[in-house]
Amino acid sequence: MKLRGVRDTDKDGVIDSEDLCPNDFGPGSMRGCPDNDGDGTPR
Ligand SMILES: [Ca+2]
Ligand SMILES: [Ca+2]
Repeated sequence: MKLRGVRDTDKDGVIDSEDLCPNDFGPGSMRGCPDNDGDGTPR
């Protein structure tokens, strides 16, 4: 699925303006940040 008119640098589906980690792939539930330690919060 291609987004138009918005930038999504890491292609995780969270647009850069809403992505707390615009260069790291992460789920939308994590605001686009990867969950490195599995505790459900970014970082
Ligand atoms: Ca993104
Ligand atoms: Ca991201």
